[in-house]
Amino acid sequence: MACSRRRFLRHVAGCRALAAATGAWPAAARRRRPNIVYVMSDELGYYELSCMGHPHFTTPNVDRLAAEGVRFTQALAGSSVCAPTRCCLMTGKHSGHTSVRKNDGGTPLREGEETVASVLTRAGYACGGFGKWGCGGRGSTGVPEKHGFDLFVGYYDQVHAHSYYPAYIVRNSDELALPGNRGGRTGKTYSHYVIFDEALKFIRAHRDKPFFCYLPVTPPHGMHDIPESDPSWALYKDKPWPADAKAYAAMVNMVDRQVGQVLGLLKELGLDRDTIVFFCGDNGGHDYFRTKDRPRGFHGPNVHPKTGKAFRGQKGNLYEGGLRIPMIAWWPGKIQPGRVSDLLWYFPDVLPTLAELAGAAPPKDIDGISIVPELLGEAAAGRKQPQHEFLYWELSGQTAVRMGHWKAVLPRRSKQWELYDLRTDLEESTNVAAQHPDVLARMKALAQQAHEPAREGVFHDRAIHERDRRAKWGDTRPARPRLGKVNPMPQKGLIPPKGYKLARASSESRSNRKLAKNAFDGDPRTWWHTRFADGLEKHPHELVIDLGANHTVRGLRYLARQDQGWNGAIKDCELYVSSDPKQFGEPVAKATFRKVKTAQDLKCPPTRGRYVLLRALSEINGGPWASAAEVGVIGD
Ligand SMILES: [Ca+2]
Ligand SMILES: [Ca+2]
Repeated sequence: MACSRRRFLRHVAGCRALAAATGAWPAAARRRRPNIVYVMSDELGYYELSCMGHPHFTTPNVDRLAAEGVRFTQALAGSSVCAPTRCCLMTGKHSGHTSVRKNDGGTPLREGEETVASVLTRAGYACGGFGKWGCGGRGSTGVPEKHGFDLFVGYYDQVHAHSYYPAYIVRNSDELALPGNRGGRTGKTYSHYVIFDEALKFIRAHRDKPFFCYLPVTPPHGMHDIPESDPSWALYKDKPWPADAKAYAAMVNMVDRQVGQVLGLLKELGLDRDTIVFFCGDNGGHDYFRTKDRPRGFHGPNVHPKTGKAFRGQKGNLYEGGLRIPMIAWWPGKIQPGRVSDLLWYFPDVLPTLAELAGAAPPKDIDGISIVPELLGEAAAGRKQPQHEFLYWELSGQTAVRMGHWKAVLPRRSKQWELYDLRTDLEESTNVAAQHPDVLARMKALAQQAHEPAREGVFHDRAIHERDRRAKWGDTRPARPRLGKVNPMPQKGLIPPKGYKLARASSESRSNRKLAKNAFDGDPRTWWHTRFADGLEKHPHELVIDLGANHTVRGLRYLARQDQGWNGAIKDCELYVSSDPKQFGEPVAKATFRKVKTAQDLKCPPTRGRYVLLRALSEINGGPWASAAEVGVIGD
């Protein structure tokens, strides 16, 4: 036994030397390479599983994974919000080195950045992703099909992912229409069903070669919607809970059911012993649906259901509540069943771990370490499990370092560093920075070394990315509140506006349809506004009206915009009258309008002419633009 183990270790050492020299494991030395299914449920909290004793949740399939595999108590997220954590997961880097550190939805990976998928592709794996990408919007260098995925179906941008009923989702940067949907919270085609079906199809299609099936599924992230016909809804619809809390729990049960479907499919295809399945959350739980009685959220994702002890903080910050996630790995025959592991690891470790399982060489510039010895046992791995010297996080001015049982947190740039001893203070309630200045000094130095400025990828087409973001609501966003009571434009004394035509306007705001012709359409609810998007136009602003024939002009009537705003309301102005639209000579009158929403008249000596020029010289609040709900020409 000992002899064979020595031989095995020698063999592994030989392979390692060769691997170091060639950058890949020699084929003969590879252990049988597993398929990899990686399910990541968006927002699922550490305690939100029935195997954790939570009474609100029913998750028999995930519980089974834990019973037959290993559950980790100290697997931590790469970051405490969606996009940055996904970037750590995909690239093997901590958030001091990643390209995607903003959580604006579409910030891209740089061209050519290595990911789990690009590494596994080189090792001969088919790579499919199904769910929410978050590492680059459409039209950018960060799209998944440029980073190793043969297929990605779902949402590239995170704002798009807020709706389960958009008119389309994205498939390798093309649009995949979802019939009967218009965005928002209702529709005919539940996006997640389509995405999940694509994942099952992918597994089936690649049964004969190693595959990586990445399932960063959106549920139970909001908007919290699930079809009423879903069997999971039936479990919760009659609970005396807030509606969204019921939908949330049902969505967790739905994901669990789908994990069961994946396990069933693997068994059907005879792959259940050749596939490693991971199940995790993406960031710490969010205290959703808080009530007076439940200040840590209706379900209390960070509260131990039995003891009531809670992780401090939640999604969005770097206390344990923002970083602790459920994490389970399952591989029958390879992972010892029913284990609970306290190994301290985090998302940057996923890339080197999956690379080792696939017999692939990870990139050199990563921060993660492989946890294969902990997963499969040190004997099977042929080496001891290495430990992190430290773990690092940064997120919008917050910084955190973990070093063994020590946790240092800088909650804001303007605050002081805090130090916690998680051995005795898992709730991070007692700051011991003053008692251990040497420990804190070392951790602060590590933090300083760990940070590099972010270098993001770029967009070559912002328009399709913006289209995806608008698809969240599509045409279902409630119409802007109608204007309340508006002031009329008195018609007495006016040359009838029906005959007016627009001769010229110095500019108009086309992006929001505040067109020049709105200034004499007879409707006080519409208005002309000068251009401010795609280049600001400043004073003077001009509007030239063609009366259709010569008239005697005696003045001009002005009605300011009738909504709550004052932008563009005209103050100083001049009036010109001419028979030639190109030549106006001297002004026939000057005026200063008051800051009122009622119509105001500007009188001039009777002047013959067909064209009337209103020249705005200033705005009532000193702004650079002009606007008008209605302009009428007084005369006969
Ligand atoms: Ca998330
Ligand atoms: Ca109008």
